[in-house]
Amino acid sequence: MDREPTETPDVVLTAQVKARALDLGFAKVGIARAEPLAPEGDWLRSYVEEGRHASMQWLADTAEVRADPTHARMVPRARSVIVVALPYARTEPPSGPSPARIARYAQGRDYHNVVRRRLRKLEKWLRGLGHDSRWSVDARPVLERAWAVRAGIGFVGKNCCLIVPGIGSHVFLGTVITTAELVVDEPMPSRCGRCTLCLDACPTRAFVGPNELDARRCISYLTIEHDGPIASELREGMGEWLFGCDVCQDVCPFNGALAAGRMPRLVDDDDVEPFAPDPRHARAVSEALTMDDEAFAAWTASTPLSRSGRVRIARNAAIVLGNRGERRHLPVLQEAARSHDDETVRDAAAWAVEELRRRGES
Ligand code: B12
Ligand code: SF4
Ligand code: SF4
Repeated sequence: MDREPTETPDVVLTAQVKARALDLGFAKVGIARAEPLAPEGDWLRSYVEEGRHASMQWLADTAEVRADPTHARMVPRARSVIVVALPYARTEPPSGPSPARIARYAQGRDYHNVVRRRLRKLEKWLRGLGHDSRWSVDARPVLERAWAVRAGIGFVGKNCCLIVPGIGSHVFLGTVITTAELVVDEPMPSRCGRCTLCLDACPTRAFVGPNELDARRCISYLTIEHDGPIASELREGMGEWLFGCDVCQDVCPFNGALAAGRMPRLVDDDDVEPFAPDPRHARAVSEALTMDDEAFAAWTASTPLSRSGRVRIARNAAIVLGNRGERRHLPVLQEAARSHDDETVRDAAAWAVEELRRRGES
């Protein structure tokens, strides 16, 4: 639904917003008109109606708010949505004896804090000028990828990820919804063309079609968000992923900057690189299976891994060890199958023991 602007867009303020966002370390910034999202809201509704949101009930509960930045729960008089992208990926692979595969976005510090700190500054400045404004990164009910397309900072690939040409898809997104009337950018159309590399590469066949993901089959969902046992038929496809999954991004030709070591690096005021790989991740997967709450907290504090909790990570570790098929892990898996304090982990470890036996016999 198009709405007429109430005022002339403020060209000077728009330039100031963009300059400030770049100063804060964001690699891209764009602006979209704040209005109910159509057809993107309908795509979200279909996703929920078809159950593709899996157990993420919070997505279903907030679907109407997500589709409209002027919703009473957001910024009712909003005129503009400022969208930013912050690159995170580095080229270094994790080192260590037999480290777990952790998705690139989770290799460093918890991005929520890193992005939020910067967005708050932008929000506070706009509020100081009298514009009601609200930042969001990930956790608030905002369809961030849809806004990023509308604000022209990238396009959504067939793998559902927002791709910034020249940088790729390894970027975090954030928004500030504001009553300021800003000059809007042109939306960016898809550049995937006939490519289908990501759809073909997904190990668990989680795509029901281009741009359409079934979270119930996605390794990222299964390893991070899903509670309880993981369906047996999906375990082998999980391969070595302990937390998240990057397969559909790793095959994407638009991620060439990462392969070539040309990703912009973020350095904080205190000279810390928040997204540099955390040395705590260079641990053997078997440790993740056996840790207690204290060891888990020491490992994952201020990283995205803390979100999943010890039990899900231990469950994932058992499946990874089953998929590795190395007999040296049999004792630790047998012990976990017998005596781990959580039933889901005992079940995953028992499956892994069977896998090792099966592979040993074949
Ligand atoms: C729920 C969620 C998940 C779920 C579900 C993801 C999904 N695709 O449905 C799970 C746990 C699986 C997940 C996984 C990942 N996530 Co996530 N996730 C979210 C969250 C919180 C909500 C997304 C959502 O509303 N999903 C519902 C679907 C329907 O919406 P959508 O994916 O945003 O897609 C919209 C547009 O793409 C649009 N669209 C645009 N063009 C087209 C064209 C057509 C034809 C169609 C049909 C649709 C379409 O349709 C959708 C609805 O409008 C957002 C943060 C946020 N508040 O937006 C982060 C977010 C999307 N995730 C992020 C990341 C980093 C990831 C992972 C890469 C992490 C990892 N490495 O493991 C993977 C990527 C998996 C993938 N291929 O999508 C980033 C994405 C950055 C980027 N460059 O795209 C976000 C934006 C967080 C952030 N603030 O940076 N995620
Ligand atoms: S994140 Fe992994 S499992 Fe999920 S859609 Fe992409 S390739 Fe498939
Ligand atoms: S792999 Fe190909 S189809 Fe998939 S997002 Fe990248 S360019 Fe698009």
